Amino acid sequence: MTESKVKILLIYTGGTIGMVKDFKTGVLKTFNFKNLLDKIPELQLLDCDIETVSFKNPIDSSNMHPKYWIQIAELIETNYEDFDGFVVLHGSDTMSYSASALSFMLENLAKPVVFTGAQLPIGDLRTDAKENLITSIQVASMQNKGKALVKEVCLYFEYKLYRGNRTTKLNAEHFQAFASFNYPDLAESGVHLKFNNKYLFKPNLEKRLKVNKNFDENIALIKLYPGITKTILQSILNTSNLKAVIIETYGAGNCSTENWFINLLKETILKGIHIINVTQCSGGSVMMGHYETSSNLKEIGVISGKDITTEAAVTKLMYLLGQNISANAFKIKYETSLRGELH
Ligand code: ASN
Repeated sequence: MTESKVKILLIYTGGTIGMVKDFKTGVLKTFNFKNLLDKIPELQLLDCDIETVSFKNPIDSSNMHPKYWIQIAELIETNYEDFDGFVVLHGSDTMSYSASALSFMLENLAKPVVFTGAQLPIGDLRTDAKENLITSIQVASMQNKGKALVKEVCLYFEYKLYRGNRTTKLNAEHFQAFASFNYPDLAESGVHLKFNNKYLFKPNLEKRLKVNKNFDENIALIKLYPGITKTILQSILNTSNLKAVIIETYGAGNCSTENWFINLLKETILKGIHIINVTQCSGGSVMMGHYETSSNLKEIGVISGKDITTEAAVTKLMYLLGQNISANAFKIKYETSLRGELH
């Protein structure tokens, strides 16, 4: 009896990986998927069956929107039983947002979903696309005793596999475009593909995949800076329909102790708008109450984003607002790790 091969679904959403240069303007534009596959004959050498599906109109990921997250999630949902793993080809600009969003959408995920892309188009002589794509497919194919080794949404780029909702795009030029400052790499690719098994997410395998598709986009993201005025802050916080705000504070979650500032936040919380504290530092965690400059925030009921990335904070917020839960449950859930996105 011949053993059946591992089946991988490759989902193409767009991004530089499949782009071509416009003859006249020299501008990079999304192109169709066939172009991409023709450029990688190596795919045929992989020991798995690969099927492909593409967005009808591939996008530059700067046009990413929750409606596309739903499209990706639905492709995974409808093909979940028929495939062993999924690779999502995506532009690098917003890949960390999408990987984070998908991690919250795909509850009880027990198969790998690997996001990847490239800094240079696949047709470029010095492209990073081939290695990224080939190794991502290998990661998605890894099995242990007939079961998927990776059971979470992750991101593979330039020899490293990361937990998707822990990543940030940190460089617009380097091939090493991503980093995960607050969580160890899940695997490193060299001569061997070495997994850090103890850091892989362990989902509850008793439960079936549940796909959450409700997002509420009525949120704001405010980055603090010395000199931010009351008028600016007030105008954002008075936005109609606003349900929640993420404030990127300084260091370990610190901000101004001026009365007008704290009072404004307090009034906002009393109106029923959630306020989340995340740090504008790339690494480390919010620790409200550690300094005098953050104890006020704790007292007025600001939610701690702990060591979450801004990308995961935004998508977790849209996801949890879409769950219609009480303010109390909201705070508890936000501060709890749902998919390994915070400590
Ligand atoms: N603008 C591109 C995108 O995010 C960048 C890339 O893929 N490297 O779609």
